[in-house]
Amino acid sequence: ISTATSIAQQKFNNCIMNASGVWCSDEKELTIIDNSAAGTFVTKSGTLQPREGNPSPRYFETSWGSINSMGLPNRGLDYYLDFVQKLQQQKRQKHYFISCTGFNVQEDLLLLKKITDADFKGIVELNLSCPNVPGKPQTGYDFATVDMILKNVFENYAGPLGVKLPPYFDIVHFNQMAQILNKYPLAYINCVNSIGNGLYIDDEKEQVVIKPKNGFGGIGGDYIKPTALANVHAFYQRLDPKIQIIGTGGIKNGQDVFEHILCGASMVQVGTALMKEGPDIFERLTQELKTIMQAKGYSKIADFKGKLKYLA
Ligand code: RRO
Repeated sequence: ISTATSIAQQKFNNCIMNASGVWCSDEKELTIIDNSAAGTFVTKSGTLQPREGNPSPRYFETSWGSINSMGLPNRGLDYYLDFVQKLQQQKRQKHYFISCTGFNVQEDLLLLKKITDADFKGIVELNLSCPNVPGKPQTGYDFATVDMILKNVFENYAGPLGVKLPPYFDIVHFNQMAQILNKYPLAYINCVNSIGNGLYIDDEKEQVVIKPKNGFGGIGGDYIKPTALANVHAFYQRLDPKIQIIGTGGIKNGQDVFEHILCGASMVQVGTALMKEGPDIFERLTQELKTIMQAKGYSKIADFKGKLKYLA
């Protein structure tokens, strides 16, 4: 039984990996994911300049998931680019994802120029959905801006590139966003980032649990799986089949991985559950997925990818 997959014609021996932001902030964390059962890693979203991010506490685990307002702490794109290029020299067969995000389209183009100049052969994930930088809206909810950014991106960047999207909640929005995405040679879209600006409360203290933005933050984990599956499947139904889908949101066991793939995901990413359990989770998820596949008589991802059934 194989859980191998490919994105942008690059092969991965496992379809399970980390979600950007979790276990990927520096060389130490990335090396551990690289040596785990994960198929590959994606880096924390790199910006032009390194950032400290928001004040702590800025991540809180609840019984059903997580809330975060990290505020894009990262070492800067150059750091991730240098490290991944160094790793790539050692592991010529393996491919990696670098996430990045600018604060406007000019910055996005500068980031992509650095990536081009480094002759990066892996896959770029442009994050259009960070919910936690005070004063900066989630780009993915501004449809005209997404269109403009993608136009500029593909006029200036030739390598494989995907986008990380926020969750959408309306059929009309799925239609409108799919129409925009289908205009461009995207390698993939990643559904979904955290559900932005939730509020979790400690009832005993009558108080919020994270400091930035008076407690508002992105929600991950169990809360968001139905929304994530809906986004994966809505775009699977609407996108040109050349645009692949990475499924992220609420994955903590093999069944969750199976459901994302059934909805159309070619690869899946783990955030909240990786934060809780650590990188050993990749071995567990892989074994649990293989057990489900075996019971159902499936030997590869393609046997069930996107094959969700509807009621007659
Ligand atoms: O760093 C963050 O606060 C963050 C980012 Br960039 C993102 O894309 N998603 C998220 O939940 N947190």
